[in-house]
Amino acid sequence: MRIGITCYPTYGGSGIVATELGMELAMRGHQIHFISYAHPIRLDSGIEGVHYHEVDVANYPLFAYPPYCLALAARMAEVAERYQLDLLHVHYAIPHSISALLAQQMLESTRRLPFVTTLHGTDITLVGAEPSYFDITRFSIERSTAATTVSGYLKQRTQEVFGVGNSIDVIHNFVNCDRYTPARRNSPGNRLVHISNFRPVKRPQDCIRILAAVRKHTGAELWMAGDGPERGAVERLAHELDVAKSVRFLGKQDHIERLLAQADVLLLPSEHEAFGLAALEAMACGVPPVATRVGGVHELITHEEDGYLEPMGDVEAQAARVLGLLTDSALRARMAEAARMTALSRFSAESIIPRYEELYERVVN
Ligand code: GMT
Repeated sequence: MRIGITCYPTYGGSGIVATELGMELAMRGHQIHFISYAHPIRLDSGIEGVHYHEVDVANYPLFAYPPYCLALAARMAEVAERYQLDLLHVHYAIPHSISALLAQQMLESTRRLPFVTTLHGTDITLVGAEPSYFDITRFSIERSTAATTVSGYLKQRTQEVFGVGNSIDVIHNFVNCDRYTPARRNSPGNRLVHISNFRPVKRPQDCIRILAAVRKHTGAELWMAGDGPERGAVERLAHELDVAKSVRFLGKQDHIERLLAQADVLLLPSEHEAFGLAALEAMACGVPPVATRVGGVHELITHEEDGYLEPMGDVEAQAARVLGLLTDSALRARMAEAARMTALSRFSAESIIPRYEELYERVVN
């Protein structure tokens, strides 16, 4: 099939899922056309069948806000026409879904252009819930040829909050278990890792509090990958709690799998999480997650089997789980094995990508 994919090309779960999906589809013989304002960070354009079309957002002094949504729609229509696309698949409702709808309407007289919208989380729980975006988010979901969510939880939230009438398919996130794989550990068994965009919803300060609590009992260090608005506050807290020397800020990373290969426990103390992709990537690498019981995370992690789920904000409970894993190497090995098995058996690219292919067949016919 010839598929146009649009996502946010920057760091963030939805862009990562869209990019990994496009590459997996290309490796299965599809022609994939990424349409976005910048080259998606994880996209390997060397893969046969992967194409990239940049959206040029022309500015003009009159525009307080350059109309990206319109430039994107025009580019989608142009690429769809030129490369005879069968469908568009957009990730994150606002504004991608509306641009796809416009592109569809622009081509109405010459070709049918179905589009799939995949909802990822904050497009529903935060952005879509803003009064200024609420109605248009609902409209974009209802007008999509098909809509998917990355968890059952997010489907339920979408239906409850927006009251949308169309059916929604749940297609969980996936991981490439050949690239994300357990490695021989050089780590001495004391390394925690946190990977996020450092937005308030991720509660990155809790990672510092967890580290401080753990270090009262055993030596441990924390690697923090990613960047975002809370980064400064996190650094200040590390100094206040006197653990700054044990925290390494790694910034944005292109090869998360290399980092995970050197870690022992993943921290995911989020306030909301539609799915928790960082936890899945860690699990594929045999790194057990200590996470919060929020949103759809329980669809991925089975408490006390392949990771832990503790109440959001309960730093003591999360720290106790981390301590247990760091001080009991047999427990850590058992959980690492179970985490890897979960990734392989339920969330591997091989098992999830065919679900998207079936959906594409459905919308084009
Ligand atoms: O806040 C983020 O983590 C970014 C956000 C996005 O849409 O880019 O991530 C969401 O999508 C990920 C991929 O599907 C999910 O794994 C995350 O759980 C979800 N984040 C939230 O719901 C907060």
